[in-house]
Amino acid sequence: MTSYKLNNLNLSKIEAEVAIPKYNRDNIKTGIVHVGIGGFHRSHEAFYTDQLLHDESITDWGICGVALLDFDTKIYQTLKAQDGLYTLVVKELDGSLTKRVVGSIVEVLYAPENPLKVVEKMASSSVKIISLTITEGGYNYDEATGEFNFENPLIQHDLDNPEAPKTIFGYLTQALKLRKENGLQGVTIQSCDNIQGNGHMTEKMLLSYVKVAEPELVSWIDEHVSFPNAMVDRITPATSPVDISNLKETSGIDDAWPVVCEPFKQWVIEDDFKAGRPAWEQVGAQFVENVEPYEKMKLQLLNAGHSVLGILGALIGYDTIDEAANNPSINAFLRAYMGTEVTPVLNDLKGVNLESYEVSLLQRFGNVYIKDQIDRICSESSAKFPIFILPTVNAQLKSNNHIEHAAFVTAAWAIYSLGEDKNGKALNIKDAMKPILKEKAIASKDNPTAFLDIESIFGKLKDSKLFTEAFTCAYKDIVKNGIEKCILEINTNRVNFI
Ligand code: CS2
Repeated sequence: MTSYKLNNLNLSKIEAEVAIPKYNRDNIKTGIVHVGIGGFHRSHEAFYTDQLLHDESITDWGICGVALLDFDTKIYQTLKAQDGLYTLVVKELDGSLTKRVVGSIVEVLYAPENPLKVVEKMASSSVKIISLTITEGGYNYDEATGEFNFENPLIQHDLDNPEAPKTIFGYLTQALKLRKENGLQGVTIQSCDNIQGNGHMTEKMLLSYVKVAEPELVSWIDEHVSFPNAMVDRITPATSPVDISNLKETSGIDDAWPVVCEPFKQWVIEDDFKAGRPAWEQVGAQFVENVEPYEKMKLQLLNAGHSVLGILGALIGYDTIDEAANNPSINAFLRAYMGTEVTPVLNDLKGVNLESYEVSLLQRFGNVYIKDQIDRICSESSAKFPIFILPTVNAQLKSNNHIEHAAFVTAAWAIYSLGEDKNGKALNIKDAMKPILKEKAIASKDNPTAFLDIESIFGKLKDSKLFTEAFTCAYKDIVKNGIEKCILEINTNRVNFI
C-alpha cells in the first residue's frame, strides 16, 4: 500500500486508516515542558493530554518535549521531522491493534544543541508544569547514604558550568532562577517515574543540589514550586523494527518511531499543582489526596514482578516477559512471591484492592501480543532493585517474615551478572553499574554474599542473617542444580536450606 511520511501535511491522507488529532494543533499553546520523550511518556502523559485536547475549549496544555541527553538525538530528530506527531499502537488482549496518531507534543527541543533555549522554555510564562520521565537512576539518589550523589561527574560539571548544564538538576535550577528573576508565579515539577514518593524524591534531590549551586533560590522554591507525587502505569515495550514496518505496510504510515503499548493505563496523581493543571480526570486520570497506597501497590507488585520475571526468564534463555509469565513454574514462583512476601507488607493499604490487582497483573504479564523485552526489564536493575524489591524485603525482615523468594531472585541476579544464561549464551546487560556488578558476581563464586557488598544498591541488607542465609543457600543451589530445577524446588518447598 502507498505510505506517507508522518507529518502535519500528510495527516489528512492517513485519516482513513487511523484516528488522527481532530483539534487544530496550531492553536495549542505550550503549557507543559516534558523532559524525556521516550516510549513511556508518549504512551502515557502525552496520550492522556492528546485525549483532553479534543475538548476544543482546552488550548493551553500543549507539550514541549525535551530530549536532554546526547544519545536522545535520534528521538529529537524523528519527532522534529514529524512535527511532533507519532503513532500510538495499542496491542489489545485479542491481538488486534488500535492505532492513533497523537498530537499533543507541539514542540520539541534538543538540550545539548541549545541549553539556553530549554532553560528559557522552562521559564516561559505560559509553562505551568515541568514534567519528567528521567528513569529511576536519573534522580541521582544514593541508597547507601540516602542522599544526593555529589560525586557524579555530571553534577560536578553542572556546578562548574551553571550556564551549560547537562543534568536535569542543572536545567531546573537555571530555569527556576530565571522564573524568579522574571517575577513569575509558581510552577509544578511533576515526576512521572517509578519511584516511591516520586514528587518528594524530586523535591529532596533538587533542593540538595540548589542548596549548593544557588542557595538564595531555596526559599523561592519552597514558596513557588510544588512537587506532586504520582503513580504512573502503562507497559510500553521498546518499539521493534517489525512494529515500524507493520505500521507502514498495514496502515500506510511511515512513522520512524511509533510507540507500542498495552491497553491498560493508570495515572493516580496527588492534586498539588501550584499554577493550575489540565483536567486529566476528564480522560481517566485519578486525582487523590494520598497516592502512597497506589504507588506501593504498583512498584512492589508490578515493577517488582517484572524484575522477577525478567531475571529468572533471562537465565532460562527467554527473550520476552510473556514467555516467562506463561512458564508454569515461574508463574507459580511469582504468585508465591506476591502472596507470601509482598501482600503481607501491603495489607494495610487503604483504597486499593490487592487481590484484583494481582489477578489483572498476571493477565497483563502473560499478554502474548505485547512481547515486552526481557532486556528492557533487566536494564538498569541496579537502580530498580532498591525501589521495587528492597522495601518489601526490609519490611518483611522487620517482622521476621518470609524473604526466600526475594533472596532467590537476588541470588539469580548475582548469577545473571556473570553475563551468561543457563545455556552459556551471552546476556545483553545494560546497567550503569555493570562493571561493579560483574566484579562482585565473580567474587560471589567463592563467597556468595560478596554481591551484597554493593551498599549503593542493597544498603545494609548484608547485616541480616536471615537474608544472607537464604541468599547463600539459593545461590549455591542455583549453581549446583540449575535455575529451572531450583524454581521447581522452591515452589514445592523442597529447597534444602543448608
Ligand atoms: C518496568 C516498567 O522498567 C521496568 O522494569 O517494570 O517500565 C513498567 O513496564 C512500567 O512501569 C509499567 O507501567
